[in-house]
Amino acid sequence: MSGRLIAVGDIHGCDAAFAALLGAIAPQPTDRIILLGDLVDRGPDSRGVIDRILQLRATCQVDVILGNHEEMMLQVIDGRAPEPWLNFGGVQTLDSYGFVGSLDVLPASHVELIRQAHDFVETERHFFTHANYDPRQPLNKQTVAMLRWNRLDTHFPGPHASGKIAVVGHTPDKGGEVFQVKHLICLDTYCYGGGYLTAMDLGSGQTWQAHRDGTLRG
Ligand SMILES: [Mn+2]
Repeated sequence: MSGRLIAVGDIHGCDAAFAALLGAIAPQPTDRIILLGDLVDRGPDSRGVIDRILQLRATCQVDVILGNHEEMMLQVIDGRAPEPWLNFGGVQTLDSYGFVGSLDVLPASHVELIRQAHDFVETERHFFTHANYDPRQPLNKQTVAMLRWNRLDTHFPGPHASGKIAVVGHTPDKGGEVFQVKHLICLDTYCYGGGYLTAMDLGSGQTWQAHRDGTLRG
């Protein structure tokens, strides 16, 4: 029997919520967990989130998609001026690492995990990007703007030419609800801002949600 295919929305440093979700999911070695990006920034413990992902990799297959926040973080690591990242929640990320002036405080394993993150992931029936997609273009021809920046509320896409169901994050539902239509699922349910962190089993449709304080949604 093959394992579950589970996607997780924007974590944004909400490690208590992430830990609670994983506790409820109880990942098995045959499971595949796809993290939709924006692991870091805004919330209180980006470092804890990355540590937890590294640990999770010992249990099951984990695929990380690069979010716009990781994109900004990498650009700063690679020498770009720290704005706008700091203004988009990078300050909280650096605080979680005990930053006092040098990016050397970031563990190599953490930078490596972010560098190896994917632009997209594709499975038999679904594809996964951080933010959005151009319905007419194949996945390997999507722009960075589409993959990581364009919001669903300003660029709502039709069904993708592949016929596969899109699974994305990035555009938060401030009421904490999953957005789902036939061709598209959005799992950003605004955890850092007071909503929930959401995971969905794409085979069964089962969802799990946790508040940023680490309590599961009843
Ligand atoms: Mn985002």
